[in-house]
Amino acid sequence: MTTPRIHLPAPLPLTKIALVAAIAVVSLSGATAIVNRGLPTFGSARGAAIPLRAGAEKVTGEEVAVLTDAPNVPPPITRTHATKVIVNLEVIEKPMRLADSVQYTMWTFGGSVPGRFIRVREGDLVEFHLKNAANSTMPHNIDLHAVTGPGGGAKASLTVPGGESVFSFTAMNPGLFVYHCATSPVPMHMANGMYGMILVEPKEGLPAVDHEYYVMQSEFYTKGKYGEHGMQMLDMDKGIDEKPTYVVFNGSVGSMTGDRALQAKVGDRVRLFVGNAGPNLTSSFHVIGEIFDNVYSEGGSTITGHNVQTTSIPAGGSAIVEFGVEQPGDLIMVDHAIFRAFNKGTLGVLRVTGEENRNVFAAIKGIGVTAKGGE
Ligand SMILES: [Cu+2]
Repeated sequence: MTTPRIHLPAPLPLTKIALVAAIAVVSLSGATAIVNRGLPTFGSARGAAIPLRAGAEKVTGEEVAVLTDAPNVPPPITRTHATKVIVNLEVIEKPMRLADSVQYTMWTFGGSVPGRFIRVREGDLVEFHLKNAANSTMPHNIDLHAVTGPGGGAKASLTVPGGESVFSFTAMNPGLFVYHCATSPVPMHMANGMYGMILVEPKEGLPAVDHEYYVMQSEFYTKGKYGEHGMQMLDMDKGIDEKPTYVVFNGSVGSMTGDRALQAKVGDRVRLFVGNAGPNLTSSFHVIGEIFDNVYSEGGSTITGHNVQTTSIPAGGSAIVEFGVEQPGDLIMVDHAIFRAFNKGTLGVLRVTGEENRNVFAAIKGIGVTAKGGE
């Protein structure tokens, strides 16, 4: 099966000529060059390797962004021009399910953890409206990693309960970006569920796939042990020690298992937008029984690897993974720091239905094999 490929301009390579010239400047001018001209840089020409993007594209028209709760993703953008996109997001504090018979008062962007998924196009002018529900106990704000500007919008978006703030930014860099609350104490706001993702789709768009899903890993630090029933409170000491009680996908244990499993059919191409809110841990994201055909590591706009088994996602970072599904069965998404998967909740299912292909995989003999030859 062929897999989707994306065609984006590759970064300009360092030419040997530029390298030799740069070394010559350093060795001939020595300290004078450093004092008078600033530190020498290794680019083939000024501005060529590092683009300055401001005002790169004309903005026409206006629309309101469609936002979705995990694991859903807004539809691909079909526009071929930049537009003004209005994003309306409200912070809501409310008790939610963290695991069976375990509740936690989550602070949410839009009523869910992770926060609602935002999808815009490279070059769009985003007018961001952040509301804070009247019954909130705290002021909140938002730092979007897609923003070029002070605090990622944090200072401009500080909003008291019952209030609304508005700021705008141009989504200049394509990629998959984390957003989070950055109100003091920041670790507390993040540990309580204040994070989500914004996709800045490249101008050229992403290759068509059959399913796109939103998966975000994060940690919860509770006073009670894992699975202890009832309303749980934040344990700041566990947070400081980086010893989470729960490590979960999409805000709770079992968010994508059983009836809530993600779905695909044999022959489908699947794209996962995977984020890691932390607040502390790096994720070793892996899908048991599948291999990533493409990985956009760290959520950038370029495919950086093929045929990848596990991809590392830092706290406050992301990755886009793509794969074709060739065999029916349950594919298990985990953090391959494996105690987290089996003892702290980092486990989700992508259920693939369809015709078995015994060329792809065949169980032949053994205690795990049924009479019909399946598992
Ligand atoms: Cu907050």
